[in-house]
Amino acid sequence: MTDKRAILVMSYGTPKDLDDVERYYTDIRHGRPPSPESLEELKGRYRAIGRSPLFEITEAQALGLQDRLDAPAYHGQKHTGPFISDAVAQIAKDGIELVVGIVLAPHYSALSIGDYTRRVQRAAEDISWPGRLEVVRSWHLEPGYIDFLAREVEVAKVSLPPDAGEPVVLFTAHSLPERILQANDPYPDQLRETAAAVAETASIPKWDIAWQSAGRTTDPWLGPDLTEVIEKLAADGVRSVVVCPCGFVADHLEVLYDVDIEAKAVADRVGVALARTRSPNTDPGFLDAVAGVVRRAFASLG
Ligand code: FEC
Repeated sequence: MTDKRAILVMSYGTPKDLDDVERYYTDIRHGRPPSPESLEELKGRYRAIGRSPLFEITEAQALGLQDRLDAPAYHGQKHTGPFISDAVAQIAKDGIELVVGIVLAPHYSALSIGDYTRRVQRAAEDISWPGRLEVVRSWHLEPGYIDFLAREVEVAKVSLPPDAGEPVVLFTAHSLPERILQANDPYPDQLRETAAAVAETASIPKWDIAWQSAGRTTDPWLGPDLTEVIEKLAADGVRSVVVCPCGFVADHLEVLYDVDIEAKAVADRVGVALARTRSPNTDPGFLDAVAGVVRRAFASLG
């Protein structure tokens, strides 16, 4: 008999509206409420982008995977309902026996995909769900994802002023606390591997990696930050950059604010033209690539 199978799509989650930002931020901070100043500062970032489209885009991505894989997709989020535990409860209620979990972030860190994995395993244990679960560990070199990024770097390049010289392509991902390095976390190497694969595919002569969106905490975070790299490149005479935020696969606050507003303002100030690559969102080739990753995970479960 064939097992009843499903896909569990996991994403970060976004506040439902401005009134939900305090709850959301407190959840991100493991239950510690933010100071009034930090809360206002974060609300200001959400106001600046209108609202984050992350939820709607992730839902559409989940539907795209469902169509391609002929299995129902459940969507569970880390910081907003439906939470990962809600999705697991529904999976159990629906009598699903076999689940492949996929995090919509390509690079593995114990603090990113590892954290999602622990959450889903804990949720399954808490309700003694008897099914089988496999969470994809990382998919940062998936050919369809690399091809998408390579194509989008070309598109972004064309939008730059022709007299601004060969751009430096900066591949970015969410920064994490530097302490991950003590445990040999693969996250920085995986970002560099993605960048090198795209650079090779698109024959990019000048590229580097940079970190973005570091948390506002006192611990040291992985650097250099994207804005510092842009300032340094300007000082070295570079006149244009393409920012490829390849650590993210949807438009949301960290792309629409941190790159399109914050990094763009720094680039404007130091006289560097900045173009950003389009986010994968529901690009059919990108969804085919993620579906391929999930299909292989199902095959490995037998
Ligand atoms: O559009 C939206 O509303 C949500 C955008 C959003 C995404 C996202 C992805 C990642 N984060 C990761 C790690 C951390 C760590 C902290 C942290 C803090 C925030 C804050 C906001 C926020 N993150 Fe996020 N992240 C998004 C939004 N993130 C807002 C709080 C304010 C701030 O610091 O800017 C620090 C927690 C702490 O204070 O202890 C760590 C990682 C990803 C990429 C993987 C993924 O998507 O899950 C890693 C999208």
